[in-house]
Formats: sequence, C-alpha cells, structure tokens
Amino acid sequence: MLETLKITDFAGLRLHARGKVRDLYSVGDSLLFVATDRISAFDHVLGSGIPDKGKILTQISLFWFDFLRDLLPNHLLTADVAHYPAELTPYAAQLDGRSMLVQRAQMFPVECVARGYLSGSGWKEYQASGTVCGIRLPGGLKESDRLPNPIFTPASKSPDGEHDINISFAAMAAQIGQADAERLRDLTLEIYRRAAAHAESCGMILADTKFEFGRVQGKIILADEVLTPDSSRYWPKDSYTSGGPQISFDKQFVRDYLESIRWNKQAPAPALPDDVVLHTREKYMEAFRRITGRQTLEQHYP
Ligand code: Q0N
Repeated sequence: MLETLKITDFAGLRLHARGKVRDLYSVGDSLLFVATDRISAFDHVLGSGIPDKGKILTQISLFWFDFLRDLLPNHLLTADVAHYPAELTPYAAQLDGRSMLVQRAQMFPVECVARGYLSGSGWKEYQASGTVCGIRLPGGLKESDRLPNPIFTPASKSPDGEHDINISFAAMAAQIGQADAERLRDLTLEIYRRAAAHAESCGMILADTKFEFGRVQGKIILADEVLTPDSSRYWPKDSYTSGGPQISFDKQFVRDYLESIRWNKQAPAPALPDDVVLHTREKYMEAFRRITGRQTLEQHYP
C-alpha cells in the first residue's frame, strides 16, 4: 500500500494552527502551510489518509494562485523546499510538493463564499426561507440548479472551528467595515467567474468555493488554499442533472462506502478499504490533471 502523511510533528517548530487536514507552523516572520493526506467526510477526519492528497491539493492551489496573479496578490512566498529557511531542511522530504511558505497576513474573520449553484447550506436556507445569506432568489428553484447570477454568501468562522455560520452582507460589513466588505465581495465574485470559466473548459462545474483573504501592508491578498476540491464543490459536467444532490468529483467513493457500512457519523470515523482509498486518489489526480493540464505531480514551480 502507498504511504500517507497523516500528521506532521516537526520538532523545534511552533505549531500555529491545526485544521482538519492542514497544519500551519510559525517559521520566523512567515508561516509554513502543510497539506497532509488526511481526508474528511460528513464532518469527520477519517481513519485512512489518501496517498498524495496533500501534494495534489497544494499543486492545485499553486496553479490557481498563478492563474489569478494578474487579479490580486496572494500569500505565497515560495513552494520550493530548496528555498525554505535552513531550520526546515531536516523536514524537506516530508514538505516537498505539499507545503508553501506564506506571508503572515492580518486575516479577515470571514469566509468569503461564491455560489453559482444551489447546494449545501445554500439549498437548506433557500428551502426554509427563499433566501441565501439574506439574498432573495427566484421561487421554484431545485437542488443543484444554476443561479441566474453567482452570489456572494459570507460566513463567519465559528470559534470552535466547526461549522461556519452564514451571515448577511450587512452583518459582514458591520464586522469589518463597508469598504472592505465591498472589496472582498467584488474580488470573490470576480475570482469565481474566472475560475468557473476555466473549470467549465475542463469539463467541470465549479458549484461554489470559499476564500480567505488577509491584509499585508495595507493591501488585500488571497490566503489559505484556493479552489481545491476541499474548499470548493466541483461536479463532473457530463453527469450534471439538477433536482437532487450531485456526484462529488472527489469524495463520492468515500461517501458511498460510509453509507454502505451505515456508519452513524459519530467519532471515531472508520478507516477506508484499499480500493476506496485508491479510487479516491485517482479522482483527486483526475481533478489535478483537468485543472492544471499536467499529467504528473513532478516538480513544477510557476
Ligand atoms: C491563517 N488560518 C485559517 C491551515 C489553514 N497567511 C496567513 N497569515 C496569517 N494567518 C493565516 C494565514 C493563512 N492562510 C489562516 N489560520 C491562520 C486556515 N487554517 C486552518 C488550519 O490549517
């Protein structure tokens, strides 16, 4: 069986934050962003990792940072381990391909979500109230329908790091100020439009996606991971039919397996059989190939 990196434990480095699947370390004035091979489903990190998942998602983020670079700056300093600070040299093999040295930013405390389709929490709110984040939508929409126009649906980070809470644009503006809120909304929708057009040309629907922005020396920059299958809903275009939930590009085998064993969705989350792991890895690779046009994870620095 192939190897996975499920946790990092870099002696001598200061852990800044650990997410469900990513580990963030403080390194001098910078941050080291490490994507592990952990995978979550139904809000739990599963017992098995997916070999190369962290590398695949990092390479997808790097592709999009480069794709978007004429629109706005981002937090990437370098993803080339040969250029990392000397204190990281002992961990170069673990970091290679799956990490980014990033600029420390003052993060906005809002998740900036763009939705082009009605799914997930958007579909739930629409069914209950006819709105998403307070935005009134036309009546009679079905689950997974394309929206007349992409919408900006901010969420505030819940303190426990669990579920984000959808908020109105007015609530966001009250939190961070009208001018910054408008700027983040406009950037989020413009990035979404450009990325969705690229995804479309690769046979995929970008249903929705989440960004995190920060500020460095007064300038707004794009941070976090961007437009990965973990931060976005990608659907295969050829099987799209609205009126129900869509097949997930990456996690469908995982979800089907977890449903088949009737897991009660309480911890501890189960491990996955080898065939589910390998099929899922192949789906992540397929997303990588479609988005980047590259065939392998071989070294690549834009
Ligand atoms: C930061 N998070 C939330 C890793 C991702 N460039 C930055 N500067 C300062 N802080 C952050 C970034 C970035 N990116 C972002 N936490 C700190 C997302 N985390 C959650 C844990 O895993």
